[in-house]
Amino acid sequence: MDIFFSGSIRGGRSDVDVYATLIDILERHGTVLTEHIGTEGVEADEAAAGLTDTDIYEQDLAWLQQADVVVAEVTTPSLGVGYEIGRAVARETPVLCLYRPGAEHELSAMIRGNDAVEVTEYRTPSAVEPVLEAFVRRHREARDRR
Ligand code: 6K6
Repeated sequence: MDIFFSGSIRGGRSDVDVYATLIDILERHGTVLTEHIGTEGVEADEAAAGLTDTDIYEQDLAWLQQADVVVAEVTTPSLGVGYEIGRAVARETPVLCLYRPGAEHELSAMIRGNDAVEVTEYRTPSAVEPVLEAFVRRHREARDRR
């Protein structure tokens, strides 16, 4: 299973350690196309590699098209994460959003009120591992039946 992990970059990097742990967990259940979301200094690395915003946008959309599922950490609000969720919903790619309650920002109604995305509230990455495993397994089985 190809997994597109979505997490805030320019929206704020305070949850980067959480993203890294979630990506480690997801890699036990599939291939994470966007491992860099959990890397400290991703912007500096990619700027050093000469990637423009257009390069990043086009690469991310190609990975979104390749992905079997999307897992988005939505506790830190991010325009890019919201955009990716909207694109995934439009192409009927299953989306699981992870949100830690009690955060500075309430989750957007455009996510919580959207029947096309699953929202799971959690406190720690290890506590959410069974949900991640079940989400990937369920969609792997659905894909294999098609
Ligand atoms: C390189 C040069 C300047 O900045 C960079 C690194 N930026 C990004 N690299 C990879 N993916 C990105 C980058 N910026 C945004 N994204 C995509 O949007 C990712 O797939 C994230 O899930 C999402 C984050 O959006 P923002 O609005 O928080 O940046």
